[in-house]
This record gives sequence, C-alpha cells and structure tokens, in this order.
Amino acid sequence: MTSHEAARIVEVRELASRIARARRLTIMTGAGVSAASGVPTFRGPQGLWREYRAEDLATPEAFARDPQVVWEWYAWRREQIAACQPNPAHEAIASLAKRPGAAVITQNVDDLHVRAGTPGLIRLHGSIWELACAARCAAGTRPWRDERVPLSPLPPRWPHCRGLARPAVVWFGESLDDATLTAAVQATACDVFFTVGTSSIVYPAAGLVHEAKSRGAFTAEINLEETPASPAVDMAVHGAAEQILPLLTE
Ligand code: BV8
Repeated sequence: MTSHEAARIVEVRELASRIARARRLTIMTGAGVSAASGVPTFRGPQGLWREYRAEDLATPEAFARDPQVVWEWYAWRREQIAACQPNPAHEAIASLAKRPGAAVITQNVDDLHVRAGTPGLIRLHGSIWELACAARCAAGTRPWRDERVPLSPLPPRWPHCRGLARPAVVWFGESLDDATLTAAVQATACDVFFTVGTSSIVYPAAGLVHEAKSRGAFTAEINLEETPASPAVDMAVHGAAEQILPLLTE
C-alpha cells in the first residue's frame, strides 16, 4: 500500500466519522458521480459532441439559432443516459440522504439520483427527462415529463400552443429557478458539506461549498483530481466516487 493510499484511508475514515456525527449533512454532486454509470462528463474526454462544446449548445442563443441541432444533442444524451444505471456512488448517496437533516444538491440533469431513490433531491439545473414550452406560453410554464427514447419528431412541439418545446434544463446565461436556488443556499447551513465529482467551475453551483464554509461547515471534496475549490476545502480526497462513497456509509 502506497503512503498516498494509507493517507487516503485515514481521510476517508475521518470524513465517515464526521458524517456519522453530523446533525445536518449536505452533499453536492456533478457529472463525475455518473461517470461510472457511463454518462459522459462535460470536461472529460467524451465531453464533446460532434465538434461542439457543451457551452456552445446549452444556451438560449444556440436554441434560437438552430433548435434542430440542439435537440439532436439532447436526444443523443437521452439515449446515452437511458442505457445507464445508477452506480454504487448514487446508491450510497441515496442511503445517506435518508438520514434526518441530510440534503442532496445535484448539477446533473440525468436523474440517476432519482432512480437511485434519493429523497428531496435539489436539481439545480433541471432534468433532461422534462420538457417545457420554449415560448413560455401560459399553459406551458410547468415542465412535463417525457421519457420517450427516441424522442421524435425533433424538435418536439408543445401541444397547447404548438410552439417549440425545449429541454427543461437551465442553460448558460439563464438564471436558476428561485425556489430551487433558495433551497440549495439554505442547505449550506450544515455541519458537513462535501462535493462529489464536480470541476467546481460553473456558478452559482460552484459557490455553494464556499458559502457552507463561511457558515462554519466542515467542507470536503471527492474528485479524481484537483479543482479550483481544492485549496478552500478542509479535506480534498482524490479518488473515484463509486469506490469512496460506499465507504462513507459504513
Ligand atoms: C446564471 C444544464 C445568472 C444543461 C448546466 C461567475 C463567474 C463566472 C461565470 C459565471 C458566474 N456567474 C454566472 C456565470 C456564467 C455561467 C458559468 O458559470 N460559466 C462557467 C462556464 C464559467 N453560469 C451560468 O450561466 C448560470 N446562470 O448564472 O444566471 C447570470 C446569467 C448571466 C450572467 C451572470 C449571471 C447557469 C449555469 C447552468 C448551466 N447548465 N447544465 C445541460 O446539462 O445540458 S451546467 C453543466 O455543466 C452541468 O450541469 C454542470 O453544472 C456543469 C459541468 O460541471 P460538472 O458537473 O462539474 O462536470 P465536469 O465534466 O466539468 O467535471 C467532472 C468532474 O468530475 C471533474 O473534475 C472530474 O475530475 C471528476 N470526475 C470524473 N470522474 C469521476 C470524477 N470524480 C470522482 N469520481 C469519478 N469517477
């Protein structure tokens, strides 16, 4: 066993005991928690679709410019995700979330946390399995669920106004849902706040761990590599979420 591995076992044990003693626990996840399920991450090697960066397609401007290509990207991602199952990281988080005083915040739109049975999930960026009226017509403000794969025809239309439907996700340049963001900020008032599999680059999500720290929480980060948040957290555990998270429920 390398000294690095020995040190990590000590860290994981300490984090597990802090979690066990925490009255209020908050977990925030990113694409890395779904990597072991086969869902492409954004900045990972398979993050690119055709030659587009996520930031190029996940914007209202891209949708206005070419709704067909944006919908082909989301339809492709839905087909990928439909073939995936929650992994041991999702299952461990679902069991931690069942404790009193626990909250789970995710940036992921894949709903694998939902399929793992995570109660009270705070979905910051929406769901790829929900659609909304792109024109925000009166009858189309509440997203509706549509899990058809393949989704056809593309782009889908909103039956009431016959206008275009869009994925009910938050695009870059769009504000998050007020109630959802308020719930996430409230969850930063906790004893232990740790992130799993996020590059901590996209805001306002990336600001939550700093908010939790400023409120006195013990903060930790579980990631394969360093992120901009690593210097700020109390403990940065480098490793795979699907291997480490099950150790935190013991
Ligand atoms: C907004 C839904 C008001 C769509 C997404 C402040 C500073 C700078 C910029 C801004 C700022 N405030 C606002 C901005 C602009 C922008 C932003 O943050 N830009 C970034 C790029 C700098 N934010 C916004 O536009 C937000 N809206 O602020 O509105 C406003 C508006 C205009 C101007 C000012 C204010 C909306 C952001 C939400 C966008 N929508 N998703 C869709 O999915 O299609 S974001 C999307 O990308 C994901 O949801 C996620 O949030 C992000 C990807 O990040 P991660 O999940 O972390 O994934 P990533 O691939 O990057 O990293 C994976 C990590 O896992 C890696 O570190 C890797 O090492 C690790 N990993 C991999 N495998 C494993 C692992 N770790 C452990 N185990 C493994 N097995």
